[in-house]
Amino acid sequence: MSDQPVLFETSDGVARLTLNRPDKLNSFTSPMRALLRDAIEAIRNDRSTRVLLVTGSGRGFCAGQDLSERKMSADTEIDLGKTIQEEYNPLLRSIRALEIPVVCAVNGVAAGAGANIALACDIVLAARSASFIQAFSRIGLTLDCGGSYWLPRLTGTARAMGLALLGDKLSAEQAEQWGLIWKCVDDDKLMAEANQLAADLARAPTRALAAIKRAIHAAENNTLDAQLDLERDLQRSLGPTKDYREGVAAFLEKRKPQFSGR
Ligand code: T3D
Repeated sequence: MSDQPVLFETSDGVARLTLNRPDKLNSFTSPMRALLRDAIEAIRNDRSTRVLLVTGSGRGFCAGQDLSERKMSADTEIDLGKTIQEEYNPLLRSIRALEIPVVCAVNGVAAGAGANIALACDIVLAARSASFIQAFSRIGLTLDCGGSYWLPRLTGTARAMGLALLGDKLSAEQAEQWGLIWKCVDDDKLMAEANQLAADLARAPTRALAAIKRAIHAAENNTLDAQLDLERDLQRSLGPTKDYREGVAAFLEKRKPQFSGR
């Protein structure tokens, strides 16, 4: 396997990003964040890419920030806000803003920034042996990478507080039961199921999926009135698409639709 810390390949409309520092549980270094940024930019500009699948190599998904990059002497002054401002936040925003579905296959432990980047994805599958750890409080930090946003929305305040204050390990099964992720899958089935899901989404009406993502994200802060208006506008934008025409024609002709993503 390549020694690049992030692997990036595209085939049949599916872009695959694999975090690839298995010896260090794929913990994030600055070069990895740069590679991810460039790959996501390439995906954004490639209209033939209709789904992104993110996973990790080895036994972990991602153990968050590589703490060996943060080794410091007593008199070191460190500005963690700078990395967050310049690297993590743009990464999170670029994932959320992608107008294609983002599937995450959490193959092992996801800790700190690794957990929260997984939770930023649209559909999260996790191997039964995987776990999620809000590891920040264990090292004297607070949540980042959107953790303080996703956790209370996904699990409610009580569970978000428990997870974040205690930094305990949450099993994939519990994460599924709490609504933090879409599905927990047997380890040996994870990649097959994630690949099938990605292939199905790559054949789906991409612009409709983008509109669905936008509506669901907007609902996190909208009033009902604003949401009804947004639904009207998004539906209006889909009326002229080839895929809507194809969907209706296929239904009436009792055949499977062939969506082109246009
Ligand atoms: O700094 C900023 O820019 C601010 C932003 C921060 C974002 C964050 O993500 S803060 C949170 C950082 N992450 C952590 O605190 C998690 C640290 N890791 C762990 O607690 C444990 O490794 C795990 C619970 C995730 C897994 O435990 P275990 O027992 O399965 O594995 P291990 O033996 O601890 O780790 C295996 C190897 O990976 C080991 O290396 P070695 O000794 O075999 O050479 C370990 O040091 C390395 N590793 C794991 N996590 C990290 C790491 N190396 C560097 N940084 C890591 N985060």
